[in-house]
Amino acid sequence: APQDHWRGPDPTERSIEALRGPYPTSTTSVSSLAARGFGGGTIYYPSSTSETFGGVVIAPGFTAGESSMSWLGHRLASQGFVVFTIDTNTRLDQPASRGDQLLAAADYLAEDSSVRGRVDGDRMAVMGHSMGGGGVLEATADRPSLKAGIPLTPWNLDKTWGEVRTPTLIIGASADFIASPTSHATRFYTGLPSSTEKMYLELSGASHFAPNMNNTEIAKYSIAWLKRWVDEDTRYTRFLCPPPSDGWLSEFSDVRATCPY
Ligand code: 9J3
Ligand code: ZN
Repeated sequence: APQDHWRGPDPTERSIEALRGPYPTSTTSVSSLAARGFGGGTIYYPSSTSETFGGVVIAPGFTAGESSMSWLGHRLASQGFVVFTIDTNTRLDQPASRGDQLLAAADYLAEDSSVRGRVDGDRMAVMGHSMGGGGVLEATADRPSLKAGIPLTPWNLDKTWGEVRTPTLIIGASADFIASPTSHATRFYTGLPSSTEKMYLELSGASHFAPNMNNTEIAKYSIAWLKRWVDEDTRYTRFLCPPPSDGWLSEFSDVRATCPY
């Protein structure tokens, strides 16, 4: 039925902006020795065993470790997802490798991890920062069955993403001088097919490292995007469409979207 994967109470603006959602959460760590094809990490998951949840794997940027994305762990898991922040095999791995590692970690999460029984392996999403965000594009291009992709201030030398079918929310930052939106985020958005559901949000005045700390806009729109596409939960459509303004005094300096969803 259409509502089979809806999780949690009816959302409000406040509930998706909050530091924690309705589900109490737990964590378990995955050692790099147990991991195959990625570097280990931390799984954040709803403590309740009465439901299963979609899975979200998150990759860090160049030279960074999983702790650079840890703020998203409990924040997304408490909304009803099993979230896996990963380390890469080496901190110098490039985006194509990070994409392969996101897929290896998604398989591990759904098939081998201690929480595999809580994960709906057919409802998986990928997120990542910088080269990890470039890896999100690589992963969704390789595996169209992924339900959502969220590249955060993404970096990739490859600008051609016409093969991506997965709904993709790209978040850029107007003061990003490492992965400038004009060379990276907006070019990726434009390169995605017009037939692929997509959205671009550019954080006004924010730097390349905005995704490395608690950020209400990143959390709010990521939650809505994941809920809409991983859970097919149309209760969240109203937070996405019409899209937020990019006008005077908006938090966003550029907004693009293929609404309605
Ligand atoms: O992952 C990133 O922060 C990518 C930006 C970068 O340092 O690219 C230059 C090689
Ligand atoms: Zn299902």
